Amino acid sequence: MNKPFENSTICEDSQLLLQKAARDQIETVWERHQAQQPQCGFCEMGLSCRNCVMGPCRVDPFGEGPQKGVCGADADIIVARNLGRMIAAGAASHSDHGRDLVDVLGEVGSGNGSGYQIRDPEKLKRVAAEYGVATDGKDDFQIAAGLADAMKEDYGCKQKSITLISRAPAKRQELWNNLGVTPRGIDRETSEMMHRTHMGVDNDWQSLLLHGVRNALSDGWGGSMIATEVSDILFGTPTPRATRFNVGVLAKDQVNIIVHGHNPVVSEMVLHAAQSEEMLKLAESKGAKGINLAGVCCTGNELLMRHGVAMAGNHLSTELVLSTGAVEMMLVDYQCIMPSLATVASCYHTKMISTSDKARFPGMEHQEFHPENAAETAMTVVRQAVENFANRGEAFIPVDSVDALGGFSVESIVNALGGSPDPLIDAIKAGKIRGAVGIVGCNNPKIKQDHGHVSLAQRLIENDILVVDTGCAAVANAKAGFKMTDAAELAGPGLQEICGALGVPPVLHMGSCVDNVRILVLASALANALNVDISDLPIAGAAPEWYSEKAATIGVYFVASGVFTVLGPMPPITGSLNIVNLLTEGLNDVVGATFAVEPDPEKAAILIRRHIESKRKALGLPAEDV
Ligand code: BF8
Ligand code: SF4
Repeated sequence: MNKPFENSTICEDSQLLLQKAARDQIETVWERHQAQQPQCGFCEMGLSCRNCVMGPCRVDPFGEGPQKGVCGADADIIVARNLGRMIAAGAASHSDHGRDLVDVLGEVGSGNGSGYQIRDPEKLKRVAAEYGVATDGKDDFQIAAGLADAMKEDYGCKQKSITLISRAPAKRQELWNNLGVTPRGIDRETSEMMHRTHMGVDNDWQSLLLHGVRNALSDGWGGSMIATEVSDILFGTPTPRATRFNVGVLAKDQVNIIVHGHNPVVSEMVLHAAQSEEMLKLAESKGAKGINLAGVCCTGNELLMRHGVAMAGNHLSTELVLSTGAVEMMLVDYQCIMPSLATVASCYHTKMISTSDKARFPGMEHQEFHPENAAETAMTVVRQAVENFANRGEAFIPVDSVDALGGFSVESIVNALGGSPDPLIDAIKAGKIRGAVGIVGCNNPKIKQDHGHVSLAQRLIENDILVVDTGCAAVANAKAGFKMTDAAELAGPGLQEICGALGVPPVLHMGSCVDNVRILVLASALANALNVDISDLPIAGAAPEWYSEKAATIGVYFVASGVFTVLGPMPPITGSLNIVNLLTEGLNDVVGATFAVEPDPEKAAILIRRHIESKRKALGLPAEDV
């Protein structure tokens, strides 16, 4: 078959839908990426600055043109400031998402959270205890109100350090204290980064990068960790459940509603409305066989983890899902929502609804969700979607979906292991499992869609390395079939044996991008059980197709937590050799881990295997030469 788009994506559904989009004259992210070529070389190297209006400035990497901005900032300062602002933006995004959840928790506590509940009261009490919130003699609502207040303190500037940092191994906490990078307040570190990077404040590139570490840690062990914990408290801690992936999850004969964005606050309510008797009857009266709610990107991952909701695609698929013509409504909250989506939708009958006061989009109808009206608003929008079913033209759903297992929280992994991480540790010690790798992050049109994720995951599992994944990487690996339990056949003999014994696939879906913190918590549990630091473990991280500022922040908090991390696309740092050297080598002496950049997943797999074997050797475990 003619597959003209096989250089854009490895996914059959995307290839076929790209052909359909071309027939329908729809412009996609790949064409816009092409239209931007060549992209600015100064910006790619991090050498342009527009932090003030004496500029914009740029430094010539070839040493011929200007070597300093108007203010006198050199390449090191400019690159460090740009990277610092990137980290701040990523930390702000995840942490502000966390704050929205804390607000809902507070509203539930005060009795104003109509429709929201405490779904995991045990976890509520556990986390409240970590925050020192009294639970004795209190009901769940009082505890929720107290916990929300305590978490808000973590966002402020009154504390000496954020609370959940105490979950890290003692050695790691000590290292951060000695370096002076223990985050004090979640908002404080982001705000301070914006201050330091103003013209004429912090002009020492090393000091800027150290603050970048503190800023990223305020997300990883702060805002994102709060987001995950509060989501579990409000919507339930994930347990393994069957689900399906790719565009084939759309139903020809049902009302299709897609949720897109990140925060489960809106999508949970929409799911509830879509399952209501009233809406199902309405759908039937319109000739539909039901209401099919599916997700894209991380809000989809959130619903998948807790309810088994199917996933239609990841970041680069979001326009293509609409080009099926089979979607009655796409609801968006925030982050990673391309502003082009409403233009694509306008070629079909699809209604586009934005839901957050902080994320508006041209061409979308705005229906704002607040805790007190969320249940009602969800019914209103689902009704609109159902009524739109009659307007559907010809639908093109070119593939069948792929089955998968999702929902691996740390709690459910430990449960699957029989109540303690020991069996996993024993398997690692014995070498049946060589180590574990978190594959995380986005798609990026600079890399063939899903090629980086899938090739890397395949190479790792066949070498007996357990893979956990989140975000768009998790969707890629599921579409490739790695999350069916019989995918264990693709793994090496040791991993295959363990997966078979536990009834789990070799690639475990741990959730959305804020859920990367689940990986930190799991790594801490392993380190504590072995009485070592995270940086001593045979583990690694990878973001083979990252694009987002959030992913940059995740990478920094992984490395700062002691996890060697391989990036696919190069971050905009090559304008400063000092910074490249620090991030790829020097950091080893500082935090016991570094970044590597390797766009070729085959080579990335070798780097990671080498790293894992060297850590095994240092722990005195049987190691192999790679
Ligand atoms: O937060 S993986 S493209 S959807 S940024 Fe965005 Fe990247 Fe996807 Fe999830 Ni995360
Ligand atoms: Fe130019 Fe300095 Fe202003 Fe940046 S801060 S735009 S380098 S003058």
